[in-house]
Amino acid sequence: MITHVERGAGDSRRSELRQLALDTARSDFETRYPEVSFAPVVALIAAYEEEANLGDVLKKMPTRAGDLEVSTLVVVDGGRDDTSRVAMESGVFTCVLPVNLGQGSALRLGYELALAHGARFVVTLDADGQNDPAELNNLVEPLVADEADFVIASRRLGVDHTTDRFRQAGVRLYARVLNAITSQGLTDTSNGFRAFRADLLRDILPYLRQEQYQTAEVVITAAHRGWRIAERPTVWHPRASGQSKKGGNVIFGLHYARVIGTTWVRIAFGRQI
Ligand SMILES: Nc1nc2c(ncn2[C@@H]2O[C@H](COP(=O)(O)OP(=O)(O)OP(=O)(O)O)[C@@H](O)[C@H]2O)c(=O)[nH]1
Ligand SMILES: [Mg+2]
Repeated sequence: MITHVERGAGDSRRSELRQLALDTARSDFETRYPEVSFAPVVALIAAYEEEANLGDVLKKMPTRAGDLEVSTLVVVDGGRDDTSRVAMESGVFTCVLPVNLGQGSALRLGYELALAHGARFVVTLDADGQNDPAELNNLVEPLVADEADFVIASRRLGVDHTTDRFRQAGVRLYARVLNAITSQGLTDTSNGFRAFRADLLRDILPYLRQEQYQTAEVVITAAHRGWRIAERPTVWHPRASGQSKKGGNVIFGLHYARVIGTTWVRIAFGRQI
């Protein structure tokens, strides 16, 4: 039987190991790119075993968003394939975690690096080809014009080329739930193609802790902190190859609901769960 003490010891060992992985990746990055200074816009991709998809995404990455230069930063989230080689050979900034920590953790490491090295705006997108990097400037524009602090791409305002009805219904349902608890009028709160002002990221970063299903946590936290949230239409593509690593629809949906519930209670009522 696992006692409370044993579980506590396990948790603390796990969190020490996570911290070790993060510190190792960060120091390896700082050694590879000493005193690096990013362009004003950082395109941030967390990639886990995406060797087959990442190269095409990086080839399509624009070097400018409007008048602003773009740096691309890939955080390779552990894994056993050649994702890190693909990223490094394409010449983008690459940070490699020695083990898989989950998309949320990999993105947080990316946010920290972007903020530490001069980013003014950070755009997150997937490594699997679901987002079109050519749309980057559509998301950055409202930030540059100071019309918003956080912009989310919306497949419901644009075109959705995927065919999974269950997933589409989930996108609608979870947007409704998030709108109800955050008093927003958003259509696609589970989209990972998003652009942030750096000062918003700096503000919400201490509140973020989800390892995997992180989009709802970001929306709830940003809304609760009073940041302006806008949407822009996007063309949403099926994954270029491979399968979602977040589990089937039911598992994905249940985890997503858990993240909404726990984040809401934690952020809105100050409870530690
Ligand atoms: N699933 C998963 N993705 C990760 C992880 N770390 C980084 N990622 C990246 O996060 C992005 C999104 O992951 P996906 O598994 O495609 O999940 P999703 O896009 O939210 O959901 P789908 O619509 O099912 O594709 C991809 O670029 C992954 O490579 C991880 O530990 N698990
Ligand atoms: Mg995906």
